[in-house]
Amino acid sequence: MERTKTPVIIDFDPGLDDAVCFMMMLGSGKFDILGLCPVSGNKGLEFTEPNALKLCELCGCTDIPVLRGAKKGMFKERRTSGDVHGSSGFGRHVNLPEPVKKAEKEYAWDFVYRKAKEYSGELEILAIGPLTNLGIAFTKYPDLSKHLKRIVIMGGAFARGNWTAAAEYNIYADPDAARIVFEAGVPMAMMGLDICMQAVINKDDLARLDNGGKVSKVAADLVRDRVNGPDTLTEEQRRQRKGGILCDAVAACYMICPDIIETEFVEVRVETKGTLTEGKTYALRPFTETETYHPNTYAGVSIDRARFTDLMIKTIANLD
Ligand SMILES: [Ca+2]
Repeated sequence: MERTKTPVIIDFDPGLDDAVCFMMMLGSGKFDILGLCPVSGNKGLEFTEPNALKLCELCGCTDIPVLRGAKKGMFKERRTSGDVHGSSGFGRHVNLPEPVKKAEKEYAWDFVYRKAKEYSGELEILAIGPLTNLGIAFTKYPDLSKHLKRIVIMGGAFARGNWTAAAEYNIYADPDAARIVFEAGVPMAMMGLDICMQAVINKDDLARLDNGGKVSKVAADLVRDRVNGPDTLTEEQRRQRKGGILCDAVAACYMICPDIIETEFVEVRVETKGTLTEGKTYALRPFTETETYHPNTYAGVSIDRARFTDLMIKTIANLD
């Protein structure tokens, strides 16, 4: 029997934009979300795991298992990002109740391998945090790559980084894991900062979310500070502000409606050792290197902003 929904596992570090990404994926109705794999990222696992459970309860999908993820990078100490996503990971306007649902005992990497085999080559992974869980999975199960259909990530930057001048946070947090994932031989898609910086959510988009039902209103509260900017802005700065970005939501957009996004097919390599460039992602194009060029990644280049925000608002509204 032909499947009508794409089987997918979401690996993430919720995280306010992770939460919006998850809502879009669920609300799209296009996916059979087999499990959620939290990982230590912007906040530590002690936040990202309960946040994943809270999201399931908010969205009425407590049947989706939440697995046990990695507490730190594969070979490095953990690199969280402080309070970039607020003290809880969901910003300062969202306070979801403590979850009743519990995480599974099974580890994320064992679950990914088990499901990849069960779905015999059809499983896709959407990874929007540091790639530690997947790096461990490929290391523990060397044949995993032949059982996966595709990995779509939010991470990396060909131009400027956001954690260092060179590196985007998700890759910088665990560059060794990122390198393992990009070299695993699975078809990849990468929504990096180069495209995510174009996907601005503005005040009109925020107003549309505010006018929605229960889940849309939570989404509005998640994105509010990104759109309005910090309290330190002057009235004039606030008036002129175009809005804010929501990186992980771009990866959901690519999964749900890829024609909103233009990509280029390149080979991506990850710098794991540079003194200034650790965690940098490099795009190799034909003739940029003397060695053989092996394109493996559809990297986001440009996005139709209006269609993207419309998709975000409509898919989330389906959960209200
Ligand atoms: Ca994330």
